[in-house]
Amino acid sequence: MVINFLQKISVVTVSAAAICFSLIGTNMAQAATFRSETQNNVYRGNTLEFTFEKLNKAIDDVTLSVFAEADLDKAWENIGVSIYLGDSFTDLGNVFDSHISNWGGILSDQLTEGVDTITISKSIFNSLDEIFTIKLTPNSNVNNSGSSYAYIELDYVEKVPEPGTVAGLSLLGLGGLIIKKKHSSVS
Ligand SMILES: [Ca+2]
Ligand SMILES: [Ca+2]
Repeated sequence: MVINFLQKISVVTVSAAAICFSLIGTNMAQAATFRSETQNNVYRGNTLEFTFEKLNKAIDDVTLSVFAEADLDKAWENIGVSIYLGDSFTDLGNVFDSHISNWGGILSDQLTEGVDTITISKSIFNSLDEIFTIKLTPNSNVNNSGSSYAYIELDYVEKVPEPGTVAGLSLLGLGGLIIKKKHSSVS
């Protein structure tokens, strides 16, 4: 009877451990969104630097969105995006450069509000320092047309720390202890 009871306890314990690991598996990744502060003076000759803190590594590529109101209504008006990597800024490409050209008729220095995205590869993102900087550089066609602004949002799925793993292992250890106890009961 004692052996049967302990056997049942062992089975229940191992099952509990399996469930625990299953839960850990579903909690290992979570969506993360970081939004910068808003900066003004989005026009040629200025650079805007935004500081971010990365707590966890990304498990896939990161979407960088630039929200802005500035003189960005034409295809030749854009903002360069770069990120501080190693000991210098690495160019990630431009945003707001895919607008359809519209020569003539409309002034080319009017404010336009919009959002455009660019991708930061997982490998680049995960190699960044914990505190990192993203720089926006309006190109020479982006005029000072009024009260402009820009801010950045980063969206990705991050790998969260796994404190539950210790609990899971402890649970397995407990199962092991009970199995050992069962064996000692046999002898
Ligand atoms: Ca324009
Ligand atoms: Ca312009």
